[in-house]
Amino acid sequence: MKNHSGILPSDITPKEVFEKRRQLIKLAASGAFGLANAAIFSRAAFAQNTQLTAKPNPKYFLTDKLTSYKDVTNYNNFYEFGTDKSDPAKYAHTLKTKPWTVSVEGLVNKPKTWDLDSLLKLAPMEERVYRFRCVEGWSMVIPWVGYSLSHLIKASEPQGSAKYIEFISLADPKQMPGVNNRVLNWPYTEGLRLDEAMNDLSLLTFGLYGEVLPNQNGAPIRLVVPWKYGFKSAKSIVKIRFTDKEPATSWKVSAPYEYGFYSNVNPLVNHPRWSQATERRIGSEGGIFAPKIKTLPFNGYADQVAHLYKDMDLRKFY
Ligand SMILES: Nc1nc2c(c(=O)[nH]1)N[C@H]1C(S)=C(S)[C@@H](COP(=O)(O)O)O[C@H]1N2
Ligand SMILES: [Mo]
Repeated sequence: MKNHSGILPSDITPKEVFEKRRQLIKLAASGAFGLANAAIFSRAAFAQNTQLTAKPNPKYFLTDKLTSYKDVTNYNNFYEFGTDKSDPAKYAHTLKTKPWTVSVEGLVNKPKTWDLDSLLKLAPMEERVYRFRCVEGWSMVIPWVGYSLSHLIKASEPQGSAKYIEFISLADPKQMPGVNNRVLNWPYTEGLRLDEAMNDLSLLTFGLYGEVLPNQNGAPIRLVVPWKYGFKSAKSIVKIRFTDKEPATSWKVSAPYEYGFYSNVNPLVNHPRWSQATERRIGSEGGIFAPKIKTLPFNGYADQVAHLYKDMDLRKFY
């Protein structure tokens, strides 16, 4: 399908779309921007999802090349829709993201069932470019949209006894065919220590590439914890529970010798079946033959988070 400019959408890479949109926002802000341009670059011509307005946070800008929108949205782990990387993009259209609520419960003074709209308005949306590394040894660089999880934690007023937070994903076999497969114990459950969850890097995430999250990336609300392996970043969250005990997380329950509660990216602690010293950037030139790059401690975020673990043996608490 051609748009007003006669350019095939498929001729334009997601990165170009993203940069065009950025230019547009600047133009719009300067007022030097007519209707003709608006039609050419309108979101109807390019975007697949509704836009989400967010202010880039310069603190979380990276010079690394962004992973393309296509790779970010077609190479996924979301076992509720199957275990192949291509399954979520193929099957997640059955996920119904409206209406959506997230119930906050447990050791808080302000338990509440939030509807998505009130969560969207809780704090200003930011765009943050984060490195994202899967425990399988691949990584991406993704412009996420969301705000620090600390905003929701503060609004919930945790009690003094709250030490951990548990994140629970939707597990509805009617919408999620993969839930019939007992690869993991459903619902997908993840967790963080309260101080980890309060760290500014922990992002309550609603979008990527300036759009609302595609279903395959965990719509309409997920977590992104960039210094931990990707599986800590739970998708399509329906429940957030404050507890005094370490939550039983799905991956740890399934394979306790392979996956621990902490799961900090650590090139010095190998997975029992493979090394964690290097990683492959998805989509980088060379494809699967691309040179591997060195994995950084805490995925490159040591300055912000290493202090959280200063008295801990990270070989023991993997
Ligand atoms: N509910 C749920 N959340 C999940 C998963 C999952 O299977 N189910 N997979 C995890 C894993 S292993 C990774 S690497 C990331 C992948 O996120 P992405 O597909 O947006 O890159 O989501 C994480 N969150
Ligand atoms: Mo992962």
